[in-house]
Amino acid sequence: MRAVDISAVKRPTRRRATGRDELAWWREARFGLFIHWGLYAIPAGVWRGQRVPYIGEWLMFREKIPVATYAPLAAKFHPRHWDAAAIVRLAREAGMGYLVVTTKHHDGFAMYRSTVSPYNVVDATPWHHDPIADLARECRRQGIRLCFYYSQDLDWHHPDGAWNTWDYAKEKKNPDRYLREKVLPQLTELLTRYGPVGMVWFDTPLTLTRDQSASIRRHVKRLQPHCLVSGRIGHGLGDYSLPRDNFLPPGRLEGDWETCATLNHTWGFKKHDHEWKSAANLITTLVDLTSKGSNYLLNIGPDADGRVPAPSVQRLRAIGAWLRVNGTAIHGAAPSPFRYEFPWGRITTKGRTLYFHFFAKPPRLFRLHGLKTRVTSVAALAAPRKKFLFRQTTAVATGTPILALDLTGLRFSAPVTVVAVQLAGPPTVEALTLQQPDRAITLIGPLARVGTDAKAATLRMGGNGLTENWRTTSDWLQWRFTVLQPGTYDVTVVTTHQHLEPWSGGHTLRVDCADRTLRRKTTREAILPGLRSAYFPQIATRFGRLVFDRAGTFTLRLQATRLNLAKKNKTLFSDGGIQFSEIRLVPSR
Ligand code: JFZ
Repeated sequence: MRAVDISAVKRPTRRRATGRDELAWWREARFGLFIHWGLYAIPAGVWRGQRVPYIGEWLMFREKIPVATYAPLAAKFHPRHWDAAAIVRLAREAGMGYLVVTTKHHDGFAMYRSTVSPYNVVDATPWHHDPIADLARECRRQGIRLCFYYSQDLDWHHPDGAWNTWDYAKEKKNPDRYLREKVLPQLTELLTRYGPVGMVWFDTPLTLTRDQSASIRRHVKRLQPHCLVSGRIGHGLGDYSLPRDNFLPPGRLEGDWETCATLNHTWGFKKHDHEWKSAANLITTLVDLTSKGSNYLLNIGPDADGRVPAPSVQRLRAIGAWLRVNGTAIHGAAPSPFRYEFPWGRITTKGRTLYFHFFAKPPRLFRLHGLKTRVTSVAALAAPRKKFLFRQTTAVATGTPILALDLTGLRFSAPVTVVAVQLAGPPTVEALTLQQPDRAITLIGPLARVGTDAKAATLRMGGNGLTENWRTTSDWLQWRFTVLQPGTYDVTVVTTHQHLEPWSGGHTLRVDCADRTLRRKTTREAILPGLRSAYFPQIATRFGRLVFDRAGTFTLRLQATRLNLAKKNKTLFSDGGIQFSEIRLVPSR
């Protein structure tokens, strides 16, 4: 089974330009509302009295429910508490600039008035109402950009749609007929009846050919030239890229990215899923993604009555309250000039201003290594008139620029407090990974050079910052980095996997650095805490110690000497090879 590159990175193409930067509004927004709502909200994760694991909107597939049994759910769909104005107002109050609503998900049910298929919310339910028309009206009225989610590949209702093989024989399916009879005509309805649409958010391009993805793209752009197409149209034909769901990249990404995320562990409403993320986690995640050049599309799953779960409302309002103070450091902000993250927090950029986002109260004397540009003033975003003292020096041994801030009197307010650092010019920083004042050094994939002892490497660095196709012992990763404090350091190699999938471990790796060679088999010694581990566990293996006998620049190479490529590690979304995350060098106690 060939792993599907669902986060195929947007490929630069000679597309017919419309003469304006179509992504400008999307980059300015940085933060959007995702809405998964449909018939799956009725069973809400329970079928025949049994709780069904996995994400709620996949219930029909998980239980292989025949169309003849699932479609009659429509007769029960009559949401008495649906309130489009309240939902759009919630997005505005949360500080979001766009809204992506499911017009048709994998179950094939159209959540709008469709003349292409009677299997829609107006014709097939006792409600006889079009919620998409409500949202279109309210988005126009409240200034939120309306966008449509549309499942262009998976359709478990249409005989030719992908992945219902319990009602319809796979070999009898004719995907082109499904595109011709349903997908393209429904996209015509959606892009001609609800006014300007900001984007069509396509999904799971698991069986589509490049030509099919290209024909869908052409169809959208012909109907609305300014309408964006999301990365999951497939084959790199999107206007921006998406990693896997709930994925947080290890470092700054190149190009335009968006991470879509759940507030609990499901997209569609599940009555028994109460594992809500905290507002602090969500605000920190918004900062993390913005600092890495990624948008954040955060989901709500209304229940069968159209009500948005109260924990979702509370958390979105809490994020909105934080953005009312700190929004300038997020909306329209560019990523950090540093390609790696910091243990103390993150940096976002706007013109000649750097925003330091502290995840905890910083030390009174705070230092940062590597900023080359002259600082002109420092103040908290929430108290711009109180200026902090600062000094810029250079480390003698390595020539590393050091910025010292005297943050006496900084009032820290959890979960994130922002300090604005004004510069005399556009920010420039040291390119190499630098040891920072906390003395730890973290080497991440995006900053590695990929090399091989063979003619050509097969290992590649995914656009999302994770390694892909690491399946030979001839390929390697190599870093150059700067040590400011000589000494002995413990080495930990961190690998990862998507939380519902197997971890590819048991590989023997070799670390060469500072005239030492360390060899170990990757084992699940510990799972490192942190934002990323929730959905992509950071699995640590200790490799021993390195000694840096002087301050200066060093090279470290990581290579596999024996691989454990068990078939069982291959999944739909991962090639079963090593999924490298980072190497940590921490001063030995
Ligand atoms: C897809 C849908 O299947 C799901 O129902 C939801 O709509 C979500 C936003 O997108 O789920 C995915 C998509 C991609 C991956 C995993 C689940 N992936 O890349 O691993």
